[in-house]
Amino acid sequence: MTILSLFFFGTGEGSFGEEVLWSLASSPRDLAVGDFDGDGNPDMAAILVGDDGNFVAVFTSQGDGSFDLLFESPAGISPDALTVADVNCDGRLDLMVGNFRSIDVYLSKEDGTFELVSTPTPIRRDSLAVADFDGDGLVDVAACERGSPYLIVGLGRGDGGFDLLSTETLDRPIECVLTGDFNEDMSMDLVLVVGDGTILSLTGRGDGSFERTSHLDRRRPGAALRAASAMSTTMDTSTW
Ligand SMILES: [Ca+2]
Ligand SMILES: [Ca+2]
Ligand SMILES: [Ca+2]
Ligand SMILES: [Ca+2]
Repeated sequence: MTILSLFFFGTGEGSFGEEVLWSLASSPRDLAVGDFDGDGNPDMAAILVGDDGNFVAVFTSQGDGSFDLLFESPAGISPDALTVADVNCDGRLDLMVGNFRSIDVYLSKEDGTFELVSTPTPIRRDSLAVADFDGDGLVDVAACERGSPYLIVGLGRGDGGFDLLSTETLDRPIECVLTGDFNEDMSMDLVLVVGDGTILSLTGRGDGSFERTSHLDRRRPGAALRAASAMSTTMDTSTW
């Protein structure tokens, strides 16, 4: 099966030029951008899913809108989420893939290849949020299974693996997880978009654990965003 994908490149004037059509043997499941070869041009990583299997691929930009394939590797049973971060603090961006019951890190090597380090998890991973939750300078991860009530937090060891800190079951299905320091206390927090029209905010304690602080009605986005910024502790203060 041939998959056609459209890419749009900016003109530098707030608009986009004509679309560029790529013909791929597999369907892109998720995309991420980063400078993987260190030449200053943003490159592209992709999860590709097709009849021939599932793959993780890195395409390096030539700076003119064209890309070359740098790396491709089989990607396991059900890769769904892709993000990039320097997981082992060596100055090179690595790939993080939320897979079926694992978080797979592809560590970037000097020769342009990537080394797989896989952390088994009790549930599948559809959404990843990456930040330093415990302040040790190493990349950590929060992940959820879309449509299920399960959320996990893993603390990075700096070698591509994670120590799973918690597997929590909420009382409603989660759609995705996002991270940011929403209350500006220097500790990274989490926001969960859940399946009943609300947003659940979790305040980071700075040690990798979180306190549930509020439910926000996303059908009232203005109020939800204001409440997310304030991260008030006056609402539901149950902890997990
Ligand atoms: Ca590059
Ligand atoms: Ca790295
Ligand atoms: Ca950390
Ligand atoms: Ca915070």
